[in-house]
Parts: sequence; structure tokens; C-alpha cells
Amino acid sequence: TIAANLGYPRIGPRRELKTALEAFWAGRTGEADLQSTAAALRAGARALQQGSGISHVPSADFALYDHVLETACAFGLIPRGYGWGGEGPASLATLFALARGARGSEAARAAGIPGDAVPLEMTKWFDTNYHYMVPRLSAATRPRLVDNRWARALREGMQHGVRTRPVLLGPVSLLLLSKAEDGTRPLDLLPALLPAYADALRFLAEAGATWVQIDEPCLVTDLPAGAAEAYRTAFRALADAAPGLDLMLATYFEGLRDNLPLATSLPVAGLHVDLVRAPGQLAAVLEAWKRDRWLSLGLVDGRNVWRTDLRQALGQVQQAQQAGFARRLMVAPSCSLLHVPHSLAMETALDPALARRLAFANEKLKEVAALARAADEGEKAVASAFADSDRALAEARADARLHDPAVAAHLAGVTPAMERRASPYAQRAVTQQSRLNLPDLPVTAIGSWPQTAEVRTLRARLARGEIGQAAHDEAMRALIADSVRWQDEVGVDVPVHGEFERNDMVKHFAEQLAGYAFTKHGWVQSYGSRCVAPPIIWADVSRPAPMTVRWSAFAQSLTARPMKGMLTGPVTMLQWSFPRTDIARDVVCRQIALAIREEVADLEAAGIPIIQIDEPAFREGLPLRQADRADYLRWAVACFRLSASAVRDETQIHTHMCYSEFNDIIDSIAAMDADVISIETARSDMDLLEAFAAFDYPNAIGPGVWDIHAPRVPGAEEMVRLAQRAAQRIPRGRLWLNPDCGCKTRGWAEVKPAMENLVAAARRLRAEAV
Ligand code: THG
Ligand code: ZN
Repeated sequence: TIAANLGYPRIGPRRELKTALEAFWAGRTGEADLQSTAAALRAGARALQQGSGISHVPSADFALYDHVLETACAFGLIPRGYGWGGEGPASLATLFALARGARGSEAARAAGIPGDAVPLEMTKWFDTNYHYMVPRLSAATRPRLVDNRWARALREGMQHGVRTRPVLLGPVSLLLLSKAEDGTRPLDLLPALLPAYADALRFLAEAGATWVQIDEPCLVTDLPAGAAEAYRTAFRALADAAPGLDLMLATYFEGLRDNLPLATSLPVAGLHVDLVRAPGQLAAVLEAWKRDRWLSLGLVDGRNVWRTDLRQALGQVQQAQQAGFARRLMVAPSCSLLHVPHSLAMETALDPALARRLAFANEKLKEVAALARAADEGEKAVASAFADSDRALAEARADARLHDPAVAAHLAGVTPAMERRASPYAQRAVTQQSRLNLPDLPVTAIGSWPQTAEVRTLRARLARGEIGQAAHDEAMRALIADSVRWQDEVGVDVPVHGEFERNDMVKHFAEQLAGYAFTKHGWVQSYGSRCVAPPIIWADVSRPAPMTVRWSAFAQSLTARPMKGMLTGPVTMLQWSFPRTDIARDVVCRQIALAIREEVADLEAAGIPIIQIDEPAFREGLPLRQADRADYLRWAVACFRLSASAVRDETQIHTHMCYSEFNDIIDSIAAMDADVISIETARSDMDLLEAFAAFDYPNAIGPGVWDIHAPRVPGAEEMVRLAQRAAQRIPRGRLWLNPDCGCKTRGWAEVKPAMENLVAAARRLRAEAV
């Protein structure tokens, strides 16, 4: 039984890649420095995996910025305008212009890339928190192998004595994840792309590869028309290209379900299946897969931080052995380990009992190796690994701290009425307006004002103990007072305090809730050099004390205008954490919802008339398969409503969502029944409002009229025009005006004039209406 890995984290145990990238982008280091850091990370990863007992060590899973982008570049899928000459590998200037745009980049300028080159679109990698760059195709795209990155990766390993298993994102998934312009459909490019893949495989065979991993995660999704045929054509071509190579077809993030017959019909030497997400598919896979082929069992969770139940996993291995796969088995993580932090060894401050239940990438590899060995030699051969696993599980089962009777009682006491506001929206709107007395087209912001160096230093100094709480709080009060005074002067109808006390919104709330734990170095790549350190939900979640009331109430005390209080919603708190798996996801979400509900009630009691519950991750939570979506939407909507419905009619509930493609879930957005929803629409020129218009969305909407992601100050005319376009779709009486998203990444030099222009736009529109 072979111990295999599908992919290793690339950011580095101490985020070395982040540091190296940011130094390179800032012009402090050169290409050689960046490449040598990258090579050292790859060498470290190979050595570590080999040392952990992994026989199939992946290569070319590394990428400087994003593996989808680098795959597209290697196959010449590079749009015009990024400085690529059409031959040979893309330069780093081209790669980073595609990833980050060319604006302000000296390297891009030197490479002759126009300063207005915009980055490729970025979107979520399936249902993970990783984001990939969407390749842009057109009729002019001519795929060919222009960078032999896979053979290079293989040779690099060979030089260090490791025959790695190169990983290619498969041709069908690559195209299905791309976007095509000018009427081209991505799969139309398949016939032209396959010879390029065939070249890559031939070069790999010549360079001495034996196994090659072809990732086809789209095989676990609902396939669009033509995709099944594309898979058959593609794998026929790949198999013919290099008959001596063994191809491992890797599927992950879900079960194969109705695509199982398709997957098992493809001419490959091995099939990898995700048995963490879809343990139930094992029997069907064993039935359908051929005994003379290899089966790779994804038994160690690549998406979460919990230690594996080795005994249960070994049971699945034995099931496969008994079904006739005994001599052709691999054990592996469920998916690439890209989605978990590097190493638990650095987490010295975690509760020791909790730490014993965790496994990050390095620990997961040891589990994989132990399982492979146990498969052949019995568990006695790895008795201590099994003892650790058994002990962690037994301890967790017996740990009374996981279960809070008060939370259980609270959950049991939830009634349907608690998920409903007292009156319907139309009636609430009248009550709220008589209290709030807002003008036509009220102006507000999403919540955060710029996180300046001063703000960050203030929090950092408190954390390091360089200043005391009192000095910190005084500085915080001054920041809030300045921001409220400025908003009053500008004429922001519904001001916000500015969230200066918060860093990552999820971490900020998690730190104040019971049931969460935090890592020191648990960084996971989000995109490029950007990382998140998701908190771990390990026990029942509850709210020991109010979380935001103090600063919101202070801000309200400074102005006669209605202050808006900002909270992060339950779905987002769940989605951006590593949740426990001993209870269902929706139960964890309900616990969080009840905690937020208490906060909402306390804000209302403190006189805050408007409360926003942000749910930027609401859409991200959608399951990959259509068939699973209704169930998710049902509980996600219920959790939001549970968190929002504790208030009287006169208290106005807002929500905010980024990435606002809501067409397919608009009924659920409406069912959330927020009084006002603010969304990201400026970039789409209000086209995203079509879904709301077509649905007759009944409540109020604040379409963003300022794209805060672009480093520029929009003029009042531009915002007037966007508001008018919005008013063609949504009745004006239900329209608000606001930026697209929070302003924390912008500077005051942009935010001040932009907000002044926003208020000017609102005033002009109000005057025209009279
Ligand atoms: N918070 C959390 N998860 C998220 C987001 C978030 N997931 C999705 C989305 N937002 C990802 N976007 C970002 C944007 C910026 C950064 C990370 C993810 C970022 N990270 C800092 C960095 O890498 O330097 C570290 C932040 C920190 O110190 O906490 O800038 O907003 N939970
Ligand atoms: Zn946003």
C-alpha cells in the first residue's frame, strides 16, 4: 500500500513565500531571491514529505501565486496586453501583471506592459477559502506548451534524489474553470489544448516520471453539457500520449455520484476519491472500479484540522482490500493539503488536550504513512500512531468542555417565532421611518473606515503590552470621535463608528466568543501572498459578554444621527473557521446565531437603532452540487433570521454581502428578510440588480455606487448615474446609497473626497426629485 500526497501547502511554515513575494513586488529583492526562496520551500517540502513516509510526493503543486494561473500560462492561455511575446515561458512581470494588474508596477512598466492592464478575475476554488485566477480565453487563444514546468519540477526533485509525482490540473477542469470571451465556449478549445497536454506528458515520460497526477475536481460537480464527452476525448488523448506513464486521476471536494460511471470509464491507471467528504461513495467505487487499476483512498481530511480516526480509516482500507484492491491501494489525504496550516509543532500555546486532537499538514502526512503501513502490516506495526488516535478520540468524547448545557438549553428553546420579525417588512419600514426620519436615498457606509498605520500600531502595541488598556481605549475614543464628527460634517445620514478596534472581522468576534481556539502560525493561503488564520471551533459557542456594545454606544453618544452597529453573521463566522465535526454544521451555525442574537438584542437595548449583520460568505457556503443546495439555504437563512429577529419593528436590520451574483439564490436572499441589504454592484454597472428587479425583491437595497476595490476617487456625476441606473430597477423609495464594501483597505485621502461626492450625489438626486 502506497502512502501518497496530493499537494502540500506552499506559503511556508513561517509564511516565507509571502515575505519573499512582497519584498519582490516592492522592488527590495530581485527575481533570483524570489526563486531561491521558492526552491528552498520546495526542497523543504520534499524532504519533509519523504521523511514522513510518503512514497508519492507531489511536485509542480507549488506556484508562486496560483497554480491555475501558472497552468494557464504554461499552456499559453495568456490574453494579449500582458507583455507576453507568444513564445516561451511568461516572464514574472507577465505572471504578476495577470495576477495583480500592472498599475504602479515598475516591473510591468519595464516589461512594456500597459499601466492599465487589469488583473484577471479571481474567484473561489470550489467550496474552499482559496481563490484562483480565472484564465481568460478567446478565439485568438492558441494553446501550446510554452513552459515545461512539470518536467522542470520533476528534474528538480530527481536532483535531490526524489522521483516525485508531478501534478497537472486536468484539461477539462482547466477549461471549465476558465472564462471565454467573444462567443467562444471554453470547451471549444479542448481539441487545441490536448496536444499541449500530450507534449507535457511526453516530456515527463522522457524525464523519468512514472506516475503523474491529473486533478479533475470538476468531476465532482454537476457537469455542463458536453463535459462528459470532453472527459472521454481528453483522457483518451492523455493515455495515448505517453503509454508508459501511470496517470492518477484525482477527484476531491465531493463524491463522484452520477459521474462515477464516467470517471471509472476513463483510461487511467489510478483513481483518487475523497472519502472524507463522501465516505458513503466507497461501496459504489469499489463496485465500479477495475481490480487491475490502482485506487487511492482520500482518508485524511485535507480541509479541516482534526486528527484522523485511524481505526475507522483502517476499516475503509480493509473494505477496499477485501473487495480485491489489496495489491493496488494508495492512502492519501482527501485533497491537497493547501487548505490546512503547515505544522502543529509551532503551536505551543494551544490547550494541550485540544492540540492532541489536531493535525495540520505535517501531522496529516504521518497519519497517511501510518495508515498505509497498517494496511500491509496490521495496526501493531504502527501501534503508537493508533494509540494516539484512540486516545485523542476518547479524550474528546469524554471532554465535558465541548458541551455547554446552557447552549443546549438555549438551542432547545428556539421556537419558529424566534426566526421571524414581529411584523412584515412593509409595516416595519413605516415604523422605522417614523423613528429614523431618513431622507430620500439615505447615505451610509458598510462599516470600516481606513485601517491606517496608526490604527494598526495601536492594536499591536496593546497586544504586545507596550500600552495599557486605558491608553488604548482613549486613543480608540479619539479615532471614533474624529470619524463621527467628520461624517456629521459631510452629511452621512447613517454613520458608522469605523471598526478601528477590529482586525479580521471573524477573528475579532471569535476572540470574544466561547468555543473558539486560535493558532499562532496557522496560516492558510487565501490568494497570492494573502493568508488567513481561521479560528478553530472546538466547543459549544456562546457569548460570555457583550462584544460591540461599548464602542457602538460611545459612537452613538456623539451624534444625533442614527448610528449603525456592525456584526458578522453566523454563516460567515462558520464559513471562515475550522469547525468541529462531532456535531452537524448547521447546529454549530445555530449556536453562533444565538450568540449574535444576544448581541443584537443588547445593541438595541443600548439605543442603537440600526444593526448590520454582515454575511459576505453566505453565497460561498453553497454546496457544489445543486441537489444539496436547498438544504444549505434553508438552514443558512434560518440562522441569519434567528440572529436578526430579536428586535422590535422600529430597529432596522441591515446585511451586507460582497460578490453579489445572486440570480440563483435571490429567493433565499429575500427570505433573509433584512430591512436593508447592501451589495457590490458598481463594477457591474448595476447589472447585478437585475436579479433583484426580476424577482421583485421586496425590501430595501443599497447598491454600491463606489467600487472601493479600485484605487481612485469616483466623481459625484458617476455616482449619480449609477444611482439612476439602480432607480430604473428598484423603486427609489427603497434605495440607499453606499460604497460597495468596507473602506478598511483604502486611505483617508481617497475616502474623504469619495464620501463627500457620494453625499453630493444623493443631494443632487433628492433636489431633482422635488
Ligand atoms: N477574513 C477571513 N476569511 C476570509 C476573508 C476575511 N476569507 C475570504 C476573503 N476574506 C479572503 N480575502 C482576504 C483578504 C485579505 C487578506 C486575507 C484574505 C489579508 N490577510 C493578511 C495577510 O495575508 O497579510 C493577514 C491578515 C491578518 O493579519 O489577520 O490581507 O476577511 N477570516
Ligand atoms: Zn463587502
